[in-house]
Amino acid sequence: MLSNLKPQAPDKILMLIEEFKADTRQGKIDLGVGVYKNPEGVTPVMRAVKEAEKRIWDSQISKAYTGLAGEADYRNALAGMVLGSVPADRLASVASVGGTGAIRQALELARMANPDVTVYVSDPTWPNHLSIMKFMGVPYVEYRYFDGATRGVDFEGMKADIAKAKKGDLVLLHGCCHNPTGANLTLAQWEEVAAILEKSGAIPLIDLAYQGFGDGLEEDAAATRLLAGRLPEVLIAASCSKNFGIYRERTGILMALGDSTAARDLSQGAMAFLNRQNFSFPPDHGARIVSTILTDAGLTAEWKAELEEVRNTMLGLRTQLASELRDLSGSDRFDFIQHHRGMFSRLGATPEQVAKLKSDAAIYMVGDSRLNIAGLNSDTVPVLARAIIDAGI
Ligand code: PLP
Ligand code: TYF
Repeated sequence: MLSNLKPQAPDKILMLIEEFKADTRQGKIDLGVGVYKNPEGVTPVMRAVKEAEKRIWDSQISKAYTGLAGEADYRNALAGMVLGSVPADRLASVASVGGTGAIRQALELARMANPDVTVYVSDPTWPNHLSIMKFMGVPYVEYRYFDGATRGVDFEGMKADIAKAKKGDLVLLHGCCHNPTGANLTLAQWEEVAAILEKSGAIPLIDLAYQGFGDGLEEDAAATRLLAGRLPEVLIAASCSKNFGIYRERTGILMALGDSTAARDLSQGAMAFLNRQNFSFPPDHGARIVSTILTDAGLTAEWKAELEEVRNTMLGLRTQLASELRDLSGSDRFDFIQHHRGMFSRLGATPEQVAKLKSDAAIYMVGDSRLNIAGLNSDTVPVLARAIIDAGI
């Protein structure tokens, strides 16, 4: 049986990690996988996370199973962080295996509710969105998103394309910090998106993987809150991997907002059922870290302060890189780097230029010219800027 398996194409982003490790050149720069690194190149355990783990170690007397949906403390605390307050009459939620698990189960939930669902996804989007849908056999169509000329959003194209989604279809939206482009909508544009979905009855599936990495914890949730406030049904897949720095703990949540308590109860039952089909009880340690932090004012303040340091470090690097490139190119054509938000910017370079950065300067980024801003520090920014110009980008 096993010999019948077909080889699977590896994940291009994860492949870069191995390629980078194998490169023996001094001064190589890793701008590949989307993991935050501090200026010393370390992905730290956040201070509040360490303290929360200590408290859990001290106080936890059992590791017996939790509930199928995960702990209510965790789900309420995280729903509050994402939505501002917990709309108990509308909200169904389950703890998930990372943000990815929440996305996967949102798709399964949608298909259970509407076997004819089509998913609208941005062009480009996080490759795992596409690979999960392909694997599941869920039909999808891409909507225009990135404007190669401005490196901003092609909003007219996006609007025209998402307007084609029908009642009961899903429109997958990055709630903030678009991956891979770094280009985002303004709040006024989100209002227009809400109006389009309101009219058609298509349902947003919001992927929120970088809350706190863009303009701030509240600001980055604004689009999600706007859609949640205006539309009868909203699905949200949120991840704690980046903003709590607990990547390997696999901590996320799937939230479904319905338009009635009956819809809420049906969603809650279906989502707990999906957990049971896929892995039974969701992982607890990361969720417990998050609820320990979010239910303690001191730990929350400590965590928010460190998250702000992380965010401001990335913003500082954006400013520095845009400024170096302004000087070197004698133009403002790289100013989009300053306007993008989150970990990533898409440079808009050709695959050949990306390959040249790797071969000539030992700078690694994803083939679509997505770079992880957090892979830089103030010493390597000028090196990257020089290499970008030398590669003819
Ligand atoms: N969605 C996007 C756009 C991401 O970049 C990530 C990051 O890894 C995720 C979802 C899910 O992350 P995780 O499953 O590690 O929580
Ligand atoms: O886009 C990224 O780099 C992050 C991390 O299969 C990631 O979201 C990349 C690939 C993958 C899982 C996570």
